[in-house]
Amino acid sequence: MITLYGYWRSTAAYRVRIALNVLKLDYESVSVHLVKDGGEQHHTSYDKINPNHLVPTLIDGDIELNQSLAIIEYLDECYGVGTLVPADLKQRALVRAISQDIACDIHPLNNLRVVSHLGAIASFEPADKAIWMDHWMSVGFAALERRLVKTSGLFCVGDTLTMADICLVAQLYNANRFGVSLEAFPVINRIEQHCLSLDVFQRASPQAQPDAN
Ligand SMILES: N[C@@H](CCC(=O)N[C@@H](CS)C(=O)NCC(=O)O)C(=O)O
Repeated sequence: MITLYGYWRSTAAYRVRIALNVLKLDYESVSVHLVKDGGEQHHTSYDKINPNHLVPTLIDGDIELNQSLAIIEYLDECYGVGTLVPADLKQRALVRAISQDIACDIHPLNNLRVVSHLGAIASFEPADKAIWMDHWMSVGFAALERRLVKTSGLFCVGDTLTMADICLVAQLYNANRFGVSLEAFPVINRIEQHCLSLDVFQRASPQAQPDAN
């Protein structure tokens, strides 16, 4: 049995939930509440399986794996048919580049611990949080939109659902959560609409998780 340690609002955990659904894998979900009791990600029990104190962590037999992109690639290679990360060299490179645009260059700047630390070291008021989120997501999505004009079909890279779409949809949840305007990004909106019409995305959505409140 696969176990996923995550949190309903975590976009990184959301990515893994979508991948598990696409690959039709059953899993046990363990909620790590990122706010309650000082953040359960910092508790000793979770520290033992993930010293980074970030979700997700996936356990599959004897492997404890962090980093959502590594987890998705592992699941795709182990249990899939290699479509989330395509076999074709150029398609695979494009999928990884778009995934990393989101997971490495946009998402980390939105993270709870980054925003909390800004509040601790600078005069960073709650209203500044929205400005910070809006700035980094808008910059990231503007670049991504131009890239997707060249690479997309029904999905981010051609007409096949890949890891890039998983990253995009999860990041758009964060954008909507923080009120980022997405009107200027028609290609991004089109791909999101298509993905959200699919059951594998709907079942993985934050609102559909048992720990959602
Ligand atoms: N690069 C990591 C990022 C993981 C990450 O940042 N997780 C966030 C939730 S989306 C988290 O656990 N934040 C806890 C905190 O900031 O204290 C991945 O892709 O798995």
